[in-house]
Amino acid sequence: MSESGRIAWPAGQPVWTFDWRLADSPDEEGIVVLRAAYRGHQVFAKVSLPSLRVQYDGPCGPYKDPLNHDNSHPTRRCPRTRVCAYASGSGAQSALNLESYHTIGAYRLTHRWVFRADGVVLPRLFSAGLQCPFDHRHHTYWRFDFTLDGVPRDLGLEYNTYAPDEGWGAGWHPFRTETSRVKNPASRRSWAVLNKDSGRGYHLLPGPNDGTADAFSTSDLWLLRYHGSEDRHGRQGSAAADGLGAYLNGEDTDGQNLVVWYCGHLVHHVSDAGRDRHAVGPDLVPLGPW
Ligand SMILES: [Cu+2]
Repeated sequence: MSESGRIAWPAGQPVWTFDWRLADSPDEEGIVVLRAAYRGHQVFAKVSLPSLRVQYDGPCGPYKDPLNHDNSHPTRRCPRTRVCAYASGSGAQSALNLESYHTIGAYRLTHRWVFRADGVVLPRLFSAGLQCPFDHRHHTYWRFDFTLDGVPRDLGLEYNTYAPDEGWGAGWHPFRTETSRVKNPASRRSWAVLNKDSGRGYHLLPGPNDGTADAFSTSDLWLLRYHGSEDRHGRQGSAAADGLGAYLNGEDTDGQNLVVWYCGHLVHHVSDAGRDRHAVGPDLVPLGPW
């Protein structure tokens, strides 16, 4: 089964328009948002959550948990649908929220997309429940297929406090070829994707609970050139491996159609007994003349 729909928010004078769906295998990749435009300019061709891998410090797993229609449930807020769309906040902080609630074994998971009136996009995964009595980490892989202004003219950049100005502002370094990166909070490392012609882009800032890569989940961010065959929907990787390294082959990323993968590493301690329900996810903030 699946659910799908279209959002134009707020009604009357929409700032955000997009299509969405929540499907089952092989398209189990959480709530997918397609053809998202902010103030009439395309931001994403598609955003999704194709992989959620859990690793335990004990004799359980690893697991790859699918977020699909089958394991989603209606909630008090939306008793008749699996995907719940609702507005929140006011002024620039007002937002359209799109969320789904899932149970997988003992886990209770909420996947939420927040689209704010000021252009900020907040992907979030909340997880609670304890499947196995050991500390563990939920590695949450979001895929952001940017197509800024609807044309393949993207450039990916990284910010570090120590980096010189190479023509994109102090601290910003452009990536001319595919790469994978790890976080570095000491230099306030963050990333951006820009359309080289319009200057419109998005700044991706790691969230405070997003942790860092480890031996099991080897990177925090991948910057890749788009290939349709590399969108494997819910089949991306396995419990044991994310499979993203296979897409890194030094391709040109300067003025291309780019895809960013970002991994948030949600840590659960057994001492919390499954009650801890904090969230992971980056902040996506508009850059340039939107
Ligand atoms: Cu957990």
